[in-house]
Amino acid sequence: SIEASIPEGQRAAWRKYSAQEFKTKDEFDAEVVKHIETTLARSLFNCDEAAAYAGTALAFRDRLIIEWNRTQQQQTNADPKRVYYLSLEFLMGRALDNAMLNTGMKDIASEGLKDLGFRMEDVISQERDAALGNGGLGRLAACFLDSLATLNYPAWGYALRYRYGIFKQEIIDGYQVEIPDYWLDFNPWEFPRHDVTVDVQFYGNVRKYTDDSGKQISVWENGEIVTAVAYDAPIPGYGTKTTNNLRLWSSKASHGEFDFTKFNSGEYEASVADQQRAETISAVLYPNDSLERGKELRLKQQYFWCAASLFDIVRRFKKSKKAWKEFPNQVAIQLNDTHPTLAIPELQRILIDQEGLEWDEAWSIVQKTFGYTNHTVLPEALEKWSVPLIQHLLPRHLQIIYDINLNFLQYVERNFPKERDMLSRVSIIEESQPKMVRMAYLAVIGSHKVNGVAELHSDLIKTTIFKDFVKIYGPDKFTNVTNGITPRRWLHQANPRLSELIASKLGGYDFLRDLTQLHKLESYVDDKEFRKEFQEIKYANKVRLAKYIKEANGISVNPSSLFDIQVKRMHEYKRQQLNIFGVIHRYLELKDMSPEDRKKVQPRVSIFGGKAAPGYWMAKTVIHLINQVSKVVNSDKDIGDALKVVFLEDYNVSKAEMITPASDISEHISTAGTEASGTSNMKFVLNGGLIIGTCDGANIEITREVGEDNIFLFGNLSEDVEDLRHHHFYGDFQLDPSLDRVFKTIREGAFGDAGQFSALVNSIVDHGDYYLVSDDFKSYLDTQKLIDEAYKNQEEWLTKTITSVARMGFFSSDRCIDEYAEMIWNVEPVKVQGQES
Ligand code: IMP
Ligand code: B1N
Repeated sequence: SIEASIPEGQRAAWRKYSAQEFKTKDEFDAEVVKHIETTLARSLFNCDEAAAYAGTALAFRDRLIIEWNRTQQQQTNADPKRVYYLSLEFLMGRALDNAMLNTGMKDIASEGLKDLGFRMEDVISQERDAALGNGGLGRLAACFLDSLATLNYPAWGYALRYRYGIFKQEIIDGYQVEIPDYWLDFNPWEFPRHDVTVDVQFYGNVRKYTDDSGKQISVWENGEIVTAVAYDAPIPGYGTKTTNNLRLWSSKASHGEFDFTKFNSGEYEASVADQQRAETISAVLYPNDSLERGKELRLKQQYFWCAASLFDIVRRFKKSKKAWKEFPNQVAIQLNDTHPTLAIPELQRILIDQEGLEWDEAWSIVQKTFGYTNHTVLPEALEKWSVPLIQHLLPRHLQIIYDINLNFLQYVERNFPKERDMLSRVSIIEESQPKMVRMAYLAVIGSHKVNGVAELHSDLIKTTIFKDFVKIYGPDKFTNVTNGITPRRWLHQANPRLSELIASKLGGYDFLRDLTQLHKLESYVDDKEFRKEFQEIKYANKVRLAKYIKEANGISVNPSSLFDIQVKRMHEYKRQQLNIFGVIHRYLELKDMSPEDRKKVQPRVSIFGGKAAPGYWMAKTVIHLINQVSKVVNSDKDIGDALKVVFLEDYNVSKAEMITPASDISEHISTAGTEASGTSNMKFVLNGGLIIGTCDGANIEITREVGEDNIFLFGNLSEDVEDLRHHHFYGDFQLDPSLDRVFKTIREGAFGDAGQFSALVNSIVDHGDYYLVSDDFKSYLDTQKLIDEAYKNQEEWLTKTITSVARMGFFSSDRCIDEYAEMIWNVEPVKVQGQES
């Protein structure tokens, strides 16, 4: 065990005064008041809800850091194999509610706040989201941290401490406007570690020489140094003492390198400029979801983060003084998509250039250490970096990548001597102008396991982008881990009343740790009392959203209408355009009807939300069209409650927690084969909503679990996509008459200047309809009709929703993390005790 800095004889005072859990509301209040009066320098004369939030957060963070310390100490003593989850994105959302729930002290805090004159809900809603991510990939990483801690796995997340998270979206005159999200002016959830720093090198050159023993030595020198400073965020598990760590790196100029010659000759401004340039590395999250743009600063971010994290991991490993061959038995590193792929040549570099290992020995350690998760097959999202750029920025890494490639290609040549054209197909280097490094291939070659995120997706990567690699390595290197979501945030926090109802039937909250227990709800599907409460909760959640829509958009919607929700990043492959064209079609049909017939129609509210990448014009056009349609439809006196259209501004994690429980139907309608998994689909069903969806991603497994009668599937299958695209290419297709009419209406200017939407319409009519909107339109409309009919039978609808909730146990991220732990990481939980060990 590791030596403590305070000797045994002097530890009594530490033990006596070490902070404890709050056992009473008075203990909690004492801490809150102390923080408000001293840390915040406020008093009862100027304590608003923001100050009450700050005091509460500070009181809880004190408790978290104590549990954090205890966890780290006990994990250090146990010295188990640890998991390191490298992700450029962690979309955490708010922390306070989660900290209170996971530490089991929310009730005490609620009572305490009441005494101080505040309501818990108001206090919680003061917190701003930690939004260091774009969408599904980043939120998945956040759910994984929650599950890793809950299941007691010794695990660290590593990412960048962006000064600006994902931008805040404002809708002005129907257009998206991006506002920077400066989120750090008050963040009680991070602990700066000014003593934990790593110097990271860029640029420079490689000098090679042969040492006395005849060994080739490479020295990377004359580079520019930037310092990484660690900031730690505690991650408490639910109902456990384990509190893991998310370590975020912030960049700053290296003090060792501060240029005093410039300083002395009066070039103070130049020195400040250097400082600012260094800080730029961790300044901003790239706001592209499933799109890579090859910017130099992004590559710098990636290397900066990989180098700092690996230094930290290697340093921790060395504390145990084990032999290098033990490294893969102590360390599992998971690459969340290809963004951290540079960690592969970086570890190889550390082992051969700094630790003096032979190439083969080092490479075998590297391959055993890494696992790679692929999240997309979209060509525009597959990362490639130009060889000249890597040469300039990371000259030693480029050499190592070339050596990795050489060894790999020789292996392929030996084993597949008859397939010469395979060599250029699988080469890490694409022979283009300029040459490009294919990061996904490097990630596959440098890892021992590669996984997709839902069954269909994991099959697709084996038959498309990694087909040759399946042949080379055999099928066992490739596996599937279907995504999951944490029921703590996405059921209990988002939908407390439903969680309480379930707990009352299942005899407690155990289902929050073992979601498969939900299956016991099926025996209540005919229970009158239960059904009534379940339905009331859905209605109350819709009322809550309706109230929000009134406040935010000024639109009155009837909570008894069918709420149809599509909230996710705006992307052509996710096909919000299909949805809004369907809405326009519905509007035209309503206009055709007599007022009497219109009254018989199932009233519906179509709700959209989501951000478009700032440079993604087509996605921004779709946002504009939705807002224009909303304006026209909502103000049309003929239509009334029969149809309302709403675009919710600035969709984010905490809004998702409010929106998700309010859906009757949610839309997951990507072109088949394009959405790797989707995770919001799981959240909606878990909260008692049904899905309209394509046979894509996790929709397929949701169907298998809930049953075909409880989901509304439509559209072409992924195996037909290639053929259909081919037909479009040869102009061999017929535009569906309903879609044609929608386009005519748009062209006639019914939703404002038609020129604004011509590129969108033309992408379907004239430019090959890559996402097959026209091919799926009829089937989409037919299925929406079925939904209108099904919703009229409220009893049957209720049966479907209850049954579905009961069958969603599989989609917990706890199940998912256990699968990673067993199949990919080979790690075991470490039980953390409530006291010092
Ligand atoms: P690291 O793995 O060296 O980065 O350690 C992570 C954190 O765990 C350190 O910053 C310490 O706060 C804590 N830690 C590690 N070992 C011990 C220990 O033996 N006693 C108490 N805390 C420890
Ligand atoms: O990852 C999610 C999946 O549920 C979604 O289906 C998938 O689209 C999403 C580059 C990405 N794939 N690729 C990205 C994000 C940012 C970026 O810079 C790619 N995101 C996904 C979780 O598995």
